[in-house]
Amino acid sequence: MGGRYTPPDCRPRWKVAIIIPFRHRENHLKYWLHYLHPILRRQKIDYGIYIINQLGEDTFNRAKLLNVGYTEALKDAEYDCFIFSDVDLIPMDDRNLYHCYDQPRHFAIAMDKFGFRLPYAGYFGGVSGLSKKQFLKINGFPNEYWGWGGEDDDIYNRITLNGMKVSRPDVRIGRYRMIKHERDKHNEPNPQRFNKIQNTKNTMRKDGISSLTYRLVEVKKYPLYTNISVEIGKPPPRPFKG
Ligand code: UDH
Ligand code: NGS
Repeated sequence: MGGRYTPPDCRPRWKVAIIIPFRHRENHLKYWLHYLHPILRRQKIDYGIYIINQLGEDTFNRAKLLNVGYTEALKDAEYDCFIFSDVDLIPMDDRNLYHCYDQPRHFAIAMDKFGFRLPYAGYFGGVSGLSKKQFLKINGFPNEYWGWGGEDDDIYNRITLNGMKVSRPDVRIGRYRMIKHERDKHNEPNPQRFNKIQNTKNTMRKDGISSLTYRLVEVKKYPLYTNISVEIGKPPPRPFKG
């Protein structure tokens, strides 16, 4: 119930909350649940699935939804590991273990759409995982990336600026298929993203889990996942430049 599972025959090292940022992707979610539950069971992970659904039609904000997921999952159980996954990414190899590591983990390193390689050395998008301690060390994720792009690079910057480095599986193991889709409405590329990722060092202490605000509207437990619907606001008005 609620997408929670505990293996019956061992005592897992981690308690894992899997957080998915979401809006209008019901079809992808069906596939994701269909594939991931069996994989996670075979991996003997102690886990819960949290879909963080952005209400309304304002600009999408992936990283803020992930911060909400961290906060709400902790109200449900004492998780010590958080895996953040896009709804359209399906791992191809059972050995890509969905738990935490001694450094922040990047799981989706070899996606079909990038020819099963990293697109660039600092790529941290798609599926990533941080222990509670690692997450708090970087003050969580930025809340101020509205629209598509850059938020994953900001997270990467936070990790390296705080003296950690990204851990990754072998390239033969970190393979993924992405469910094909067109660009979503209300998630246009954010024109500010290039400036913002130059400034992580100055912004990360004030913008993050420490500054997160949102309105929780509904928590609903389904057999395969917990759905958390939230209002997260909209981008601040751009100052008028004459
Ligand atoms: N997401 C939603 N709803 C949205 C936008 C994003 O659920 O409206 C979530 C979803 O979990 C998704 C993730 O945020 O997997 C990342 O967003 P994305 O899938 O838009 O990012 P991606 O980089 O695609 O995969 C960018 C658009 C590619 C267009 C390609 C046209 N052929
Ligand atoms: C980079 C984006 C990342 C994005 C990555 C892959 O350019 O947010 O491309 O995008 N960074 C910036 O825009 C600053 S993808 O090919 O999946 O659409 O994750």
